[in-house]
Amino acid sequence: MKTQALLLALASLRLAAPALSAASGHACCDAAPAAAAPLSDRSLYQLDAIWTDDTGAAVKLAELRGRPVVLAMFFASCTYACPILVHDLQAIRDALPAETRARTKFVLVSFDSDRDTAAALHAYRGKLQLDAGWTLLRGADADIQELAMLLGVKYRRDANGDFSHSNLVTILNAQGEIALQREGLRGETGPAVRAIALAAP
Ligand SMILES: [Cu+2]
Repeated sequence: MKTQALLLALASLRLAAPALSAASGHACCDAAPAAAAPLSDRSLYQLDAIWTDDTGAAVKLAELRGRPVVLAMFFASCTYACPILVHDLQAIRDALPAETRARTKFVLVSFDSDRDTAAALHAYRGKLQLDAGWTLLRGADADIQELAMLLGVKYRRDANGDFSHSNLVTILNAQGEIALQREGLRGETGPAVRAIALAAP
């Protein structure tokens, strides 16, 4: 599989570098019981890209380690698919048992490096009433491309600066490996809820 081959290559290139700083002190990592264990070559947490969240803070995906993650790529000014996609993630979230919901991170990564500034993402958070269980990220075009390629998300910027894109929901397990992917809008929540339950450490 292409994705896995790429990740294998990434992993071997980066063997010399620690995948995760044990002394990062980031709140989400402190509770991870296996934070020091090596990541597999299928883990997206091997990626070194630095993203920016909607508060302007720098974030590496590896900081999400230790909990289930539900991730989708989007752009804030999308008027059709992305609002439905976010609603789909909300439906998954609503279907989780309270304890699992509290442990699961919902992550939206923007395609739109021009318009989705931290402030624009913050406004989007407010507009869609996304609470602290959601992380909204923006990044450099090369990092967006790399993540999209590894997830299998296809996207293209049009002349107006908007994007056509696949609608893909990805569930990552606690180690950042893809546990389940769901393509398309308005899918059932059952398989995602089960995958998240299995992904919970
Ligand atoms: Cu969209």
